[in-house]
Amino acid sequence: MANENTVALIEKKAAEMRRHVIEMGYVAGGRGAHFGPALSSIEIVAGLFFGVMNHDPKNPTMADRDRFVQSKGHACLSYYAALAETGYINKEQMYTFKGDGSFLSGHPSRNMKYGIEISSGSLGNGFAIACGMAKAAKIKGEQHKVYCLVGDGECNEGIIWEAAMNAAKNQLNNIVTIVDRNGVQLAGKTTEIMDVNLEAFWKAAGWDVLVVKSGNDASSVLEALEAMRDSKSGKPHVIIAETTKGKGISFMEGSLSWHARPMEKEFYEQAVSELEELS
Ligand SMILES: Cc1ncc(C[n+]2csc(CCOP(=O)(O)OP(=O)(O)O)c2C)c(N)n1
Repeated sequence: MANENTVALIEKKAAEMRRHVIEMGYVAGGRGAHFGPALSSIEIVAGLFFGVMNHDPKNPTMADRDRFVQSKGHACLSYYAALAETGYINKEQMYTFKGDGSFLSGHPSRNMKYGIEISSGSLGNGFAIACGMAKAAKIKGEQHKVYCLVGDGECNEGIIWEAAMNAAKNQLNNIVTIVDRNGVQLAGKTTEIMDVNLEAFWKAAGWDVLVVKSGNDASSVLEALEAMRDSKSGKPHVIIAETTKGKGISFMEGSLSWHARPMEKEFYEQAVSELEELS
């Protein structure tokens, strides 16, 4: 069972992070933002930053820190919201999202001063880099873990499977990948675009697979993350988390049109009032 206090903390931080996602996405104005992909991944990212990762916002380059790679880089708002809630960045910086000259661009751009480990956004690349980071840690005898967030649509990319097979061959038991299975990608439902059995694919690639049926439930997510972090199977680990795209905002849930778009004032006001009702 996951620790109650940690679950409560993750829930509290997840609520704050949803609010940050809406605020940042709104300030991006006509440039738009990926709301749905960020909101589905909130409990996963909060579970990592507030539940399982060894990290220190005051020392972003700490040698033995666990690494986080957001391979589904378009969902950067959940990452930036975590950086703001942990203190890697401040609220003023948060509100520069997508602004001219801001380091908080529409996809993560490596910036170790603020806890951004790698640049990502070209789907699949982040995952391959994460596998490389795990392999480097093995070679150097370092004990930290690498946590990598990928999308279910992203699992259509060939590079995912090349890297996954290589990670299994190299027995990279120091990587935990989380697939945010929200079922909707850029141009349709994941099952319509490429209907694959993800559990079977990851297993065939040689990974330890755990499916979480409620990937937006802090307790279930934390329990899974802890189990994979502590697993002694000797294999690389993947958690397939069933989530809801746009989770938390009624008109965004399961919606294709809220994958990415600008947010007009009336939608902003409705989103804020829905989040306030929940708090
Ligand atoms: C190599 C590559 N091809 C296409 C895109 C455009 N693209 C951005 S998001 C997206 C859909 C991703 O879907 P999924 O992995 O399911 O993530 P979700 O948005 O549902 O969180 C695509 C195709 C990209 N970023 N990189």
